[in-house]
Amino acid sequence: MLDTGVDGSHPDIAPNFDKARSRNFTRDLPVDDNGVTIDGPCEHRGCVDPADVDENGHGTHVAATIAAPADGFGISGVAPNVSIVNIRGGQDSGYFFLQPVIDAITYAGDAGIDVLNMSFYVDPWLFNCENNSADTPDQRIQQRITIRAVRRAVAYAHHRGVTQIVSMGNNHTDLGKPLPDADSPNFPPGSEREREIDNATCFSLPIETDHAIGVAAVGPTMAKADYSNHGSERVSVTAPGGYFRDGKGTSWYRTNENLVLSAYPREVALSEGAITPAATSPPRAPRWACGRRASRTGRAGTTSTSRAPRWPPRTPPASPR
Ligand SMILES: [Ca+2]
Ligand SMILES: [Ca+2]
Ligand SMILES: [Ca+2]
Repeated sequence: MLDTGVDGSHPDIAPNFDKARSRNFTRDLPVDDNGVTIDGPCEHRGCVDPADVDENGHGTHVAATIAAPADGFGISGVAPNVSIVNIRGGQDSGYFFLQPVIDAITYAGDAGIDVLNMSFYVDPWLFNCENNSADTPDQRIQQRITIRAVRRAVAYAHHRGVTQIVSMGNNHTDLGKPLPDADSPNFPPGSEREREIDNATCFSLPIETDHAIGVAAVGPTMAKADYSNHGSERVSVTAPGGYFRDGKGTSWYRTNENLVLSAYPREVALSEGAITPAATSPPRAPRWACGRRASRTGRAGTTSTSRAPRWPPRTPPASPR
C-alpha cells in the first residue's frame, strides 16, 4: 500500500499486516509557509508517524478492501491471503508529495514487493506539463522534474518485478483527451487556477506512466462511476469503486449499499465523531466509504481516488496507543 498509511492494529488488518517491511516516508507538516493548517499537530515524536498508523483513513480503507482476511470477522478483501506492507507516501492531510512518493516506489522495488497499489496523484499538479505557456518558468521546471522522477521510479520498480496498480483518477475526464485542469497547483492551498492542457505533453502521475495498470471505477450496475476517469488510453481494468448515485430511478439510488465499505482507523473515526468511545461499529458510513465523497467533491473511491481529500485539523487521538 502506497497511501496515507495503514492502521496495522485494526482487527481486520492485523492478521495480514507485515510490520517488519512497512515504512513511512513522510513527515507530518503541521502548517504551510502561510500558517495554513495542513496535517495539524504532530501526534508522534519528531513528527514522524510509526509505520503502522494511518491518521487519514484512506490507506486503511483501501488496504482492507484488497486484503482483509477471510476470517469470519468484519469483511474479506478481494485477496484475503496476501500480506499488507505499508509503504507510506501520503500525508495525514491526504497530500502525496513527490519525494515521499518516489522514495516509496523505489523502496517497493528494493524490498521485493509483488504488487504496489497507488490510489492517488502526485501533488500539487493534477497534470504535469512539460512546457505549458500558462505556467511560470519555475512551475515548468517543477513539473518536468516530477514527470522525469516518477517515470524513473516506476521503471525502476517495474524492472525489479513490482506490478503497479494505479487508479485512473476521479475527474470524470478521458485521460486521452483531458479537460482543462482547474485543480493545480493545489499546494499551497488556494493556488489553483484553470489552465489549458494538452494530451501530448501533460501527464497525470503515476497513472500516465508506461508500467501502470489503470483501474476505473464502476458501480453495482456495472455503469461507470460518474466521477471516474476513463478512456482506452489508460484503462486496463474496471472494478467496484463505490458509486453513490448508481441506480437512478430505483429505491437504492444514493444509498450506502452502493458504496464500498471497509476498515477504518478507530482513532480517526473517534476524532470525527463517527463513533463514540463505547461503540464498536460506526453508525454511519465513514468518510472513506468509497464513492461517498464523490457526492460532494467529485473525486473519491478505492479504485479511482486521485487524492485523499484534506480535512480540518483534528483533535489528537483520545488515548495514545
Ligand atoms: Ca500524523
Ligand atoms: Ca475479515
Ligand atoms: Ca493522456
